[in-house]
Amino acid sequence: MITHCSLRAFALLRYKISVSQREFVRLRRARLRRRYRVTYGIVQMPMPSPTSYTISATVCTVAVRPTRTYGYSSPILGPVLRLRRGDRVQMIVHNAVHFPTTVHWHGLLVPGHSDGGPQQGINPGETWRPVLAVDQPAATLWYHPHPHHDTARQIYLGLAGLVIVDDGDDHGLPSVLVDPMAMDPSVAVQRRQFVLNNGICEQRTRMSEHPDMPALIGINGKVHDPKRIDVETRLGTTEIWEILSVGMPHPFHIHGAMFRILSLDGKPPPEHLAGLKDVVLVEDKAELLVSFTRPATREHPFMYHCHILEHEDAGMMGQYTCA
Ligand SMILES: [Cu+2]
Repeated sequence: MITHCSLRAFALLRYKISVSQREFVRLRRARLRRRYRVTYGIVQMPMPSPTSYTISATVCTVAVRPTRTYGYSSPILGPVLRLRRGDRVQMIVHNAVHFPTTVHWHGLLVPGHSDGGPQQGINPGETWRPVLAVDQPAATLWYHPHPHHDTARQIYLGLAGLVIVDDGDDHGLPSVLVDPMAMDPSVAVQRRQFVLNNGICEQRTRMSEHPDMPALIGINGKVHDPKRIDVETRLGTTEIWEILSVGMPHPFHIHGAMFRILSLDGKPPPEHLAGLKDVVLVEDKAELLVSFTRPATREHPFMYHCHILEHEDAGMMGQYTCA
């Protein structure tokens, strides 16, 4: 039975463990040996195991140590940006932190030069002023930093916020929640394959299938290179992108384009994944019907990448133009 709980006791226990690990282990062994109740100042553990537990929801006071956080105009996270379809919104993004950052509008359909990818770094003290022309169906999106090699750290420390796009068509619940339009894969002008590989252990498992695949984190055997354009698409066209995850599932995200899932692991997607998407979790294989409706130049290309932040930081990312 848990007889006493306080953060002070937790802290005391941690202190005891850290200063006297050997003593703690000795006590634990003695407890097991003699099968009697031992109190460490936190948990009184009956032996043998009981058939019931009693726990009490408790109000505690937490004295949190001052902790470094990041945020957009706030100590942590940022304001919700509410945008309406048809709006043109002047964004003023000031970098008041002491390292380069970028701000990517995840899921917002804007041209490459407003997208905030890794190539659009904002140095400390600088201000970036993209104009966002909002033209897409109602959506729940977010914004976050996208600097190569430093995205995970910046987001985990608090740089992220929500974007809500209203399209004037979203008042009240419709009678049918899921009624996606039919897809027509025959309109696709090209089929491309992307193999997401996150390293040595995955390479071992698929070595027999892909003997020539190098041991690195990347897409199609290549680690991200900011100077390399991996794919060139044409504005106004639709393509089928086939995504393969090697070794573990990867959430695949495409900038500047929405897509529909044609198949997941060879089967049609379930209803809740049948609509417009900007990320898909690829367990094994996914086929996507991707529409390219926003331009992106070689100077400001769109990214596609695994959205496990550590994976993209390590180079599981590519870039494409749309002309
Ligand atoms: Cu990944």
